[in-house]
Amino acid sequence: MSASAPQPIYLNDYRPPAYRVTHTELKFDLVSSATRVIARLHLERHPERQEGELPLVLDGEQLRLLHIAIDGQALEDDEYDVNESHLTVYRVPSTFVLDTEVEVDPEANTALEGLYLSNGMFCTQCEAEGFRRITFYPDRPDVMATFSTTVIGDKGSLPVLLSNGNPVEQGDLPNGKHFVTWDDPHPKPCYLFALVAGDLQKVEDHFTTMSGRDVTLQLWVEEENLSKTDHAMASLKRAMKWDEETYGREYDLDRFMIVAVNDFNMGAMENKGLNIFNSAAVLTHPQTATDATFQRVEGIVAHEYFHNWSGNRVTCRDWFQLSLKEGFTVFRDQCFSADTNSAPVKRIEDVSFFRTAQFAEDAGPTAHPVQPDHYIEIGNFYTLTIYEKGAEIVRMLRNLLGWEAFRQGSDLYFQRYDGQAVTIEDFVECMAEVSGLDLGQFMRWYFQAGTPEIDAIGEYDYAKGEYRLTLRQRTPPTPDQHEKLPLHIPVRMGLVGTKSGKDLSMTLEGESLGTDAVIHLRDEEQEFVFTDIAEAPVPSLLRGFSAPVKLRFPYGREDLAFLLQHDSDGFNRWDSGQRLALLALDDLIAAHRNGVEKVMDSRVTEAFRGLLTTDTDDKAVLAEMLTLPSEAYIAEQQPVVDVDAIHAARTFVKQALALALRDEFMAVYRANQSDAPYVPEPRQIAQRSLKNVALSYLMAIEDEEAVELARNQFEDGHNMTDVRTALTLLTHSSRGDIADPALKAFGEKWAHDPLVMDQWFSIQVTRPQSDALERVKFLMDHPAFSLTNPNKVRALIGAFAGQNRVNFHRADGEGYRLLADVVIELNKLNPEIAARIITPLTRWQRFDESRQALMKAELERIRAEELSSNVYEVIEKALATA
Ligand code: B3K
Ligand code: ZN
Repeated sequence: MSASAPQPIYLNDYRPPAYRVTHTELKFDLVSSATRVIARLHLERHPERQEGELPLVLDGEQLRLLHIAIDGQALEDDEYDVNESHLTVYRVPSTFVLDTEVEVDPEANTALEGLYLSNGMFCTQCEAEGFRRITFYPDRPDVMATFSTTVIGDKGSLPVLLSNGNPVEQGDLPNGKHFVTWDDPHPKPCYLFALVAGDLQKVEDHFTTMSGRDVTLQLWVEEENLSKTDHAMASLKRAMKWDEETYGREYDLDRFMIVAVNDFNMGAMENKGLNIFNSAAVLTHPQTATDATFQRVEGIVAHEYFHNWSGNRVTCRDWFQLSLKEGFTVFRDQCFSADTNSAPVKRIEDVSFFRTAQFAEDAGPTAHPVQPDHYIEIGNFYTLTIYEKGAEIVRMLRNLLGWEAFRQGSDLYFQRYDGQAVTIEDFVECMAEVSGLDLGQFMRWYFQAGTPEIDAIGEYDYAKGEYRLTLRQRTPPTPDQHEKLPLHIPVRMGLVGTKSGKDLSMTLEGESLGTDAVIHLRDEEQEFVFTDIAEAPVPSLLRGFSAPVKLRFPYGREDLAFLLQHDSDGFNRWDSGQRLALLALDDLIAAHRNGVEKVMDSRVTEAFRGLLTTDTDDKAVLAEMLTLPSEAYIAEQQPVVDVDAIHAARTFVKQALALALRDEFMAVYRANQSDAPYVPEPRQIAQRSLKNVALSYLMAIEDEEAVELARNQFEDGHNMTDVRTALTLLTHSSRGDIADPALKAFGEKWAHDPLVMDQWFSIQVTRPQSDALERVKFLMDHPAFSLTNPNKVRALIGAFAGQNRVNFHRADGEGYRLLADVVIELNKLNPEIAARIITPLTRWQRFDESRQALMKAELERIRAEELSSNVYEVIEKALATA
């Protein structure tokens, strides 16, 4: 346990800062272990904080103060104080200039917050509170200043010196050094500050904005990565165009830069004019990146670009408003990807991820509202709830208002608050104002944690021609909130006639709603009576996942098979297939636990046969329909998770389907093989994913022909999507005779490429065979592995603990022990990553008693260490209910 327990910060305690910065001048003299940062801050008393005399209190951590002066006058020792988190100057004028000079140590910075070194290159990460590790400053987003930054570095080793804005001056200095001065005219909070210096090469392109301005686009990478930049650059241009056409938002500087770095805690960061990216989130090449990576890169490049308006021009007042920028920006990037690729598949992928991972977060000990009301460590709040649930709320707003009014609301928001730091309430108020809607109850979505559950029942009265639908909502209590209020839940639905197979016209209280409509659940329980319903319907509820809730309806398997065939909503067609498979899986899980023979539900087999033999244009959707619910999603449905039974049941279904439909899968595989040169475009991606889903079924029975197909695909595959699928299927099969030499060859071929080696690690540690844990330990000693590189930690430890459920949850607790050992090490090196990687252990409540005890013992073992505030907060929450 920490010496003094970190204390929470409360939303209710918000006050504007006593002093604000109007202009910031920085000078960096870059030296690996001793960088000098000279800062000149132009400060003034905040107009809303005029009460009496107030000291100047600035944030600052791990800084060595060398000099301090106010209005040119050096301060005496008794005029200020410095401790491990703050600098206090007791008396200051109402307007003044503060000069400080500090020394920082980028080389020793393994937390990757503030200024650090990655592969010999200097870079920064300031969100949320990293700037305080660079210089003394009011490190809070409601302090917005213009910045002028001079970067000085060795001309030989650091030929490129970058910061935010536009370069205004550069030149040579004595001792082989040079400098560049950058000006950023847009006032910004310090979390958007960035600096990069290194031996980098650039790829350059141009974009003409809608008002005719020319913007220079630059992608900066290490020389060996120059061939991996095309896709990110093309994605950036598409995103810029899309934001102009869709939201009327134009870029506002003369240049936009992206830099790729190897050591990065997150995917990327939207620093003004100088986005810094994890190399995994920007570099692609057909030989090294899969289709999924190409799509992820496109989405992240767009996301960071979109932040230029939703986040940078209009920013957050405080970190409780984080979802203001993240929820809105995720929604924007989701819509961009949907427009650029397959919209239904994008929705299916997003929802299936959301229902698995966010629902689990909402049901676990770290559950929190989209607008939290307190936190200990803001670094722990970059969560699925803030990002993805926040995006679902914005999506509901878009649907409630309709696109046109939503766009008006967005225009009003950007115009009214340009250059300001605002709140979630300000955003929603704009939406209420333009639409005239009362969004009072709707706001509860932001304040209330937990996943609402809807229990629906329906009854058809043939004599009256009426369909009565009753919806009951309930949100289960979460650790910090025991009482929950009813939410305003938009339920998009249709009634599908069992005779006609068509959507029926719906009339509700005399009002005709058409065949696809939204009904509004606001009370705990509501009854909806649809009249003039001429045939018995099956309801299709929550179409397109119109609200982030769990919806239960007592569907029979025939109903689901019917909807799978007839629902006009593509999303719900897919979801009916998932529900049908889940019902069959439930039986098989029970059979496994009871030691009874497993029998395959023929309705599932027939539904799959139908899918495989019906012609479709949408191969991407078909591939999704043929994909069984993941083990993690199945686990979400179980009261007590039995990882072995889930794995056995799912494997059984795959094998049973492959046995019954072997010829059909083989035909699909062959029909979708192609020698066309790789292009990451939707049609090809769909074809590859369908082919690879078919191969995964064929490999479930591992007959010689299937193994041969996989081997050939591995050997001939001219793109990483095919090669990786084949290698994964072989590695996860019993055919070590083929997999082991393939893994060896692959590892040798790609030893020089860290991003491919990440995949090589993940493939091996996710294999279900019982030696997986030993492989993790073995691979942790591999020269390509490093605990200080977050990508490696995620690829090896994260993939094992998060995706290899049977082995992580080994009954002997060795999986838990391994993860706890890593967390204890990472707690000292990189607290943010440590607090993230621990997640699977925090979900102990979901397992049987013996596993619970083993998991809790590991959490206790971590608790006994001297903890960072990040790990401390997560551990305390995880053990609070123990
Ligand atoms: N805003 C960044 C998150 C950085 C947080 C690091 N602690 C990435 C993004 O959402 O775009
Ligand atoms: Zn973001």
